Amino acid sequence: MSIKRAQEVLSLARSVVVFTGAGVSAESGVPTFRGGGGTAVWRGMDAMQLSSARMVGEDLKLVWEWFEYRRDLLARCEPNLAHLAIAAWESRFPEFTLVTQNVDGLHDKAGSSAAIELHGNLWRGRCLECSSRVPLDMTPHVEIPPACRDCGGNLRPDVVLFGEYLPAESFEKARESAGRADVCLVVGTSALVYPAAEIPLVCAQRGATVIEVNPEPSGIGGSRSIMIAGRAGDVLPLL
Ligand code: BJW
Repeated sequence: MSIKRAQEVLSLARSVVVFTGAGVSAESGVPTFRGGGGTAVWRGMDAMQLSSARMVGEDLKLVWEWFEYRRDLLARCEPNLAHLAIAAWESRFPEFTLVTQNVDGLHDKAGSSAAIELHGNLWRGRCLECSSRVPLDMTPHVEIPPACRDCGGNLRPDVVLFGEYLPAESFEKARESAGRADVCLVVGTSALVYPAAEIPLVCAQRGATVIEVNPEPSGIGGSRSIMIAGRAGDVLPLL
């Protein structure tokens, strides 16, 4: 029933925002942060403890090792049917914006050409001294933390950790798209982390229909949203 309603709403949509979280990559074998699809724990510490600004200050080497572990795991993961469906939607609507909280690069790999990555990308490093950004395609690194080729400073993963600001330009672009959306599809997120979780709220305030796909919907779209309790890889191809 809710799938049919979602199909109807999407068939009339002109401006669509898709907002994704870790659950969209769960069926590719990527652990989520807070349950559902297997939660990331490494050396007895959970992801929230490791992925924090505090940890970069206290133990940059440990943070690198944690991200090397994740890159190694990700190198063996492929986009799933949900990533592929989202990539195909780019050309389906007059206006389409993909906003992701994920740092795994799988939307890109699936063919999405303009994903707004609110929390960065773990396949990129950033210099703590000169802010140069470098692609990280080599794993494992011989030297940890790797040195910046421009200034010799320490590199850190180019991701947004707890207690850090989101890239202002990306967040602004996402908010602007949300302010124009008539449909917002929220896929595989607990919607607990702010300010990213404001994106579906901005859509809802604007009067957009929120469609949520999650085995355990967060309810972020409120009582008027369409909730589809199911896995992204099963549901998105149907939409
Ligand atoms: C499936 C599925 C399947 C499973 N199909 N679905 C307001 C109130 C209180 C606190 C704050 C606030 N505003 C800001 C804060 C602080 C903090 C925050 O939000 N805390 C909350 C947890 C309370 N926010 C920040 O610190 C942010 N920065 C900030 O606010 O800056 C301003 C500032 C600066 C200085 C001082 C003070 C303020 C930054 C947040 C950055 C988050 N970074 C991370 C780590 C990235 C790097 C890494 O990968 O290690 O981003 S945290 C982690 O959570 C990651 C994710 O992108 C993010 C969201 O998680 P997501 O994607 O929702 O995953 P899960 O695991 O939570 O959920 C998975 C879902 O999938 C579940 O619902 C499953 O059911 C579902 N699922 N299988 C479909 N097959």
